[in-house]
Amino acid sequence: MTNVLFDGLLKGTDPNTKFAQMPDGRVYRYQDVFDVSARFANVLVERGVKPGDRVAAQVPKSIEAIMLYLACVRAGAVFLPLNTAYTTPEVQYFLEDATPTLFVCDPASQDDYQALTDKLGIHLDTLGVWKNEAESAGSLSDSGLASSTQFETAPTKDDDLAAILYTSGTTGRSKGAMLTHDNLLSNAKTLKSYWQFTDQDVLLHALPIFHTHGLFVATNVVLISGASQIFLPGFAADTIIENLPNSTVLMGVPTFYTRLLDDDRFNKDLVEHMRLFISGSAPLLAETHTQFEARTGHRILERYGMTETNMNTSNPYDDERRAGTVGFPLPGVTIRIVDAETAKPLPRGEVGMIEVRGPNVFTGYWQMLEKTNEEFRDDGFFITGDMGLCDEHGYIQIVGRSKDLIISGGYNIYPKEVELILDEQEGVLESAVIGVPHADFGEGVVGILVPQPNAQLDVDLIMKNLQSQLARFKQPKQMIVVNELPRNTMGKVQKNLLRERYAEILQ
Ligand code: MCA
Ligand code: AMP
Repeated sequence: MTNVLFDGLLKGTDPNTKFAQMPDGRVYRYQDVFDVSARFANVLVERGVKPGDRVAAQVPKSIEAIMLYLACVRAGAVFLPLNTAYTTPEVQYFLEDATPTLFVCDPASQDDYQALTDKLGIHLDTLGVWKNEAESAGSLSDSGLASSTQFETAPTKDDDLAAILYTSGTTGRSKGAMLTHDNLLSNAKTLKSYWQFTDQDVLLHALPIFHTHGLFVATNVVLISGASQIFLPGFAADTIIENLPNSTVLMGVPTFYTRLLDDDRFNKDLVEHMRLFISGSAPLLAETHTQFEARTGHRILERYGMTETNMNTSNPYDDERRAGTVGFPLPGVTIRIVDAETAKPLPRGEVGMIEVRGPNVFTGYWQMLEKTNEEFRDDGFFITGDMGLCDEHGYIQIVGRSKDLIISGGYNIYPKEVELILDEQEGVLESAVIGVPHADFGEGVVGILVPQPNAQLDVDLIMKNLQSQLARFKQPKQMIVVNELPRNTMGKVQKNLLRERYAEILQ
């Protein structure tokens, strides 16, 4: 028996091929991928991790973090990556909910987590950025160095879990999307062929690796293609510009592209060697698409996905890439646009709920059966919460969301989570959190506060209090104090009116 995901991604790969080029000149080959993932898998087993156990990780971006993901896959464990911006209280929720056997954190955060993991009975290891053999990159790395490069990879079935990725929810409580070996493998295969990846490709990797985009779309597609990547710690226009001449593909959120367009050095000559620019995670403005083509001669390929579904649609590789659309359903994926209430399919051109079914779609939310049932139709379609239409040429357009969600620079923020914390602040009667246009991040978070009668709100203190409770990207960029919130006759806060009223506030 094979390990569906590991063997599916790596079987037959030439171990001598380059896997990653680091900014400091270090090179990882596919042989290192086999060796280091085996070493880490041995450590997982030593720590008592068994097939089906969760391994949570909040670690800085590094190739070793990718090896930890592959080690989990090889050990039959379930990888649970966490945003490095999450604060200790945010992480506590995930550890309590997912009950991992092992939590791996940044060596710099060990003191913040030791008492918590001791209390929860979770083993704690650390993993930092590996520099050289003389400097420790954390306890997992040290133990890995002392372990064998041989590991008997655990056999798995298509529907065994490979990962749980948490996505915030409209109730303020995050939900763990359970992704199987086949969910991830089938999507990697489809994307490789749809985007025509080969072992000649060099991906410029500047995304974080705790989300679907940087982890599964970018890394799995590189692995299954036997391609290589230039592996950057994050997005910085300077390093992107420096490395573009040696790359063939860039994957990014729209902010990557607007920031590059703001830089005069970004021009046709620089991207001569590039084959493809891909955008996703948030809407790409048609204006950015047009400017990009005028500047570089390339048309950005926009695609659409979700944590729960991996990638659903993509603009075509060879045919026309249409600005303002997310293209066609990927092979094997069925998309339908329905009336949100009745689930009746709508005619072409009409706006409705986007629903999706296919091998890419997750199996449900971790220990939330009711929530899972609410978000699936009886015939297996997943209700995305995105509103869209299918145009006369079959291209899908996303026109809005039925879920109360803000997407800022490609990160999702559910207003309810922020509102619950704002409502607890001294002197606050109630609050509303909205997303308004932001030139750099697409949308930016604004908090609107209503004080209790006769209370004087200390907005600076409230902002300070948020710092220890909420990741920085979720914190409002601006806070406004008002006497009351606009409500409809049902008593529901009219966020559309607030978004109109404050549309210019972050410009
Ligand atoms: C950083 N800040 C942000 C964001 N990023 N605030 C709001 N939204 C953000 N996205 C904060 C910083 O903490 C800082 O706060 C201030 O804003 C300015 O930060 P800056 O240095 O300019 O930001 P950066 O470090 O350059 O990061 C911007 C970024 C990054 C490169 C766009 O956010 C990023 O890599 N985003 C990609 C997210 C992603 O991969 N999403 C995929 C999700 P201060 O200065 O006050 O401390 S997966 C997904 O959505 C689905 C499946 C899909 O379809 O792909
Ligand atoms: P996440 O929960 O982080 O996986 O984010 C998924 C959401 O991002 C989707 O439900 C969409 O609302 C949004 N999204 C992803 N790609 C695109 C895109 N190309 N255009 C518009 N929205 C997108």
